[in-house]
Amino acid sequence: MRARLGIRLAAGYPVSALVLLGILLGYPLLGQAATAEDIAEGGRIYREKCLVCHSIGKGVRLGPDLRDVLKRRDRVWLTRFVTDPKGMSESDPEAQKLVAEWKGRVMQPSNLSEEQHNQVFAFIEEQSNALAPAATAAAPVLVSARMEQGAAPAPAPAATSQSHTALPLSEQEFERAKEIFFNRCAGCHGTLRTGATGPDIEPKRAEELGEEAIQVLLVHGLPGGMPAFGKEGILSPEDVDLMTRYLFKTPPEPPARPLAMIQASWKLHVPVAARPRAPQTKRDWQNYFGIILRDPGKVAVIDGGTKELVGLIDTGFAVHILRSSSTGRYFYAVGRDGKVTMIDLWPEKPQLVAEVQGCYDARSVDASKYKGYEDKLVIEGCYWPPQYVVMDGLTLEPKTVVDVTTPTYDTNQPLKENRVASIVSSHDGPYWIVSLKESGHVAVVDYSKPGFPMTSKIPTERFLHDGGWDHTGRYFMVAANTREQMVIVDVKTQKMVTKFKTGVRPHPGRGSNWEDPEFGWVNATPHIGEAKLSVYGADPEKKPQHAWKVVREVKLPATGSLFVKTHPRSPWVWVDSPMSNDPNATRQVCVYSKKTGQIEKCWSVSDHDRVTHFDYNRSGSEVWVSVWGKQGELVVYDDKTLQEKQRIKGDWLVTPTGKFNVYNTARDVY
Ligand code: DHE
Repeated sequence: MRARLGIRLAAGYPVSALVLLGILLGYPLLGQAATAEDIAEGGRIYREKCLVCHSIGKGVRLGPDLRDVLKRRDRVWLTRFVTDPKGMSESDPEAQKLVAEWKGRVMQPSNLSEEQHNQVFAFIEEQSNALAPAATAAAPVLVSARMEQGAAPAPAPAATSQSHTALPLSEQEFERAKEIFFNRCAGCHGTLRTGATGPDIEPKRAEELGEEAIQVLLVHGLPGGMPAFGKEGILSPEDVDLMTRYLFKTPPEPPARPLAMIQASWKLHVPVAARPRAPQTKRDWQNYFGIILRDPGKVAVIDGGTKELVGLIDTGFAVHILRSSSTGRYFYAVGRDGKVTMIDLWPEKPQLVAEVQGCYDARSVDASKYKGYEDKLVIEGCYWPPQYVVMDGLTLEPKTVVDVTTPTYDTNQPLKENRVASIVSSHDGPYWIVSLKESGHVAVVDYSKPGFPMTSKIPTERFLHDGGWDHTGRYFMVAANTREQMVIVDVKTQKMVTKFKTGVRPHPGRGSNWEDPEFGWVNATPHIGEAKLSVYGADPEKKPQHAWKVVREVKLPATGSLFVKTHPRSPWVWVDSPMSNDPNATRQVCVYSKKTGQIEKCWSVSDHDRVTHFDYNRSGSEVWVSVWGKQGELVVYDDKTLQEKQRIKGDWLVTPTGKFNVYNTARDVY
């Protein structure tokens, strides 16, 4: 076994006291020299975890240059800092100074063992020492290809101001890179690359990062949610190289999509008159689950009682979410290619009845749910172009397109890109509530009015993403994820009530409503960038003192959470962590107890792939969760005992992600 380097940080002991004790007793606590093996391992970890943000002797990137950092900083302090940067920045004056110098930017925790820290430190020392004062700039290196071969990097060259815009990219390569960007990157970074859930990656920022860091980032990802595209085999080393060169070029602006074009894409497969007038199936169709099969672009319909597959329907590319019509009879699916498909659940076998492409890129769709408008209308929100499209609820015939281009709510900065993120449908009025991501407005679309206009645009916060209703259906609660806040909008007064910080990149999905024994009605959000479930008061009537304030911060084992879910009959709230950078954590779920206000239990649902998203069956007795992989699974748990009941498998079950129970989705039960 290799010699362990350095000291173990004993929980609860002041580390400097341990060091002092060691010195007094003459123990070589920091003593053992690093082996070549340690340095090589340190180099491997460094390239994977640190290189994107830090160089050794190439100047600042997103964080400081680490050349000679061990001469500038105490090793024990450094270990404590990288282990818990947020905690240190709240308690340690030196860390506070550092964070202030970096304009409040706090790095992600390293998630490394003590031995790994010391290996990385040994590598940094070795690289720093190897830097001759006269070292000159080296030609950019193809790190991805080198990393594939597991080779150690060459000693770091000195900083270079050479621009990368001249890197060659043929017309054909540009087109291919554009497509990859659209499929894999645009959702987080924006079509025009100005940033939202992920940071901006316009050419200027690509220059700041440099070629090497971009390649590492594309291969290894980042703990805050950037996927490891190279490592997971999604991008080949050639693709990584191609995308790196592409990012130094000006982003192309995609075309418009006017109503005539949308109308031309409309296909009515089964006219209303040819559809059944009553359910043709003996199954409990209100307990069907619609399962998104992301990569094949299909939706599977499964009987929630018998767990049998009753239908497999082709939908849009990289299909994203499903919503139910207000009666529950129809599912509307939206794909990342902007295609909406409509599935009728009443025939013996669920049937595709209509489709239309309203956008080039989309994430949201919802139905009209107000009395008198049941199954009458559908809205699709576009990521590109900046618009929403209203369609007939029974046929998907496009009726109108409304441009949502708006300047930012706070600085009035004009925007070319203003994406429609979450949409919810009111049960109390003829309204869709529409989040405008880049401008930071929550818009109210009144579908009782001709032309389905936005009757108000409520200024809230920028980078709005996902959200849902409170338990009364009066308040819309939506995450402004890069601003680390939840925004509360009162749909009755059509005003923002408040906004408040919850943590790093909140991601509630539609959130979860339950009654807390102390704080009354609450809702909650987990976070992509922080291992925390923030529970906040949502009972302005009976508990106004707690309303819209974080009342419980519950520590989770990992970052990278996307969804929470509960049911009025459940004692639990379920939470996942599929975007964690710890592969074990991506397969784990945790259950929070409403009674104790603590995590009851966390466990691995699978030994492969990621595990994500929950829905309950109609009665609230079962929870379904997806194993999101090529050999996908749906795991069904008894919600009372938390015991596994069944594992649904099949060669058709490829990359299952979201799942939507008809009864719960139509009635917004969450
Ligand atoms: Fe989603 C909801 C956008 C990545 C699965 N996702 C949403 C919503 C938005 C959104 C705006 C809210 C829709 C609504 O309520 O009307 N999602 C985005 C992105 O921009 C992002 C970050 C990057 C992208 O390129 O799309 C993204 N989403 C993902 C995934 O990687 C997930 C896990 C799997 C996939 O589809 O690739 C994923 N998103 C989901 C699911 C919901 C969702 C299952 C619905 C949750 C619910 O319970 O309602």
